Amino acid sequence: MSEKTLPLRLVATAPKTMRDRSIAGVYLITDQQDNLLERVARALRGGVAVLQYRVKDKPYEFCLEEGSSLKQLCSRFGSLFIVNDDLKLAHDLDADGVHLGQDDGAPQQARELLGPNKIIGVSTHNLEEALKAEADGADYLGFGAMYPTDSKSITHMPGTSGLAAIRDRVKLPIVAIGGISPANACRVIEAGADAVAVISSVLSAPRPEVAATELRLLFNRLAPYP
Ligand code: 3NM
Repeated sequence: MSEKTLPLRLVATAPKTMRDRSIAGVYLITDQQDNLLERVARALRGGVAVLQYRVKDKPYEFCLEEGSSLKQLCSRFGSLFIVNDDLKLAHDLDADGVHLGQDDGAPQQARELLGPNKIIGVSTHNLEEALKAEADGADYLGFGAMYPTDSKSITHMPGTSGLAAIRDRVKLPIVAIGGISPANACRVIEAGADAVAVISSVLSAPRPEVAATELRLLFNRLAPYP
């Protein structure tokens, strides 16, 4: 059979690199409470597209060991594994990518160290930062905060109206963050988020797999008709 006569779905090619995979759905960020691996494994079972390893004030050896266990979990569940802030840790763990805050250096520098196939995300809080990150070669934008949160002290809260205002001005996937839970994610997705980044509403839930499933299903239900 010639390629011309094959049904379309058979000729569609799989992503060649992790970078070709789109960032969409549930984006889980780690906390520093007890039993992290078990809680993350339960969340991944519920359906997490991306896991971000976010760790503060721990020895490098600890981060390498914990990060490596989390990366293994991700490959078991088919989730992407991204390291927050730390380029060297992302490199040493051979993570799928790195997430940079506004003060963590330029995406170009990360690209140079990690190579062309890794995913680079940048935290943004307004249109100017979003356009700059896009121009600088980021693969996706973090955008927040949507709502108040106890997980981080926040200085900007553009909210869902801020998200809706930038949605059509940038082409990159937008990962909304800050105070998002299954109870309010609907509004965030309707405002244009491609993914929702969460810590507490999943990892502090009595059943992380249920909370992750609820968020994932919201994306299925709210996805626009083709
Ligand atoms: N960054 P939770 S808000 C890590 O607005 C982080 O940039 C934010 O945790 C930002 O889902 C935040 O528990 C914490 O609210 C998100």
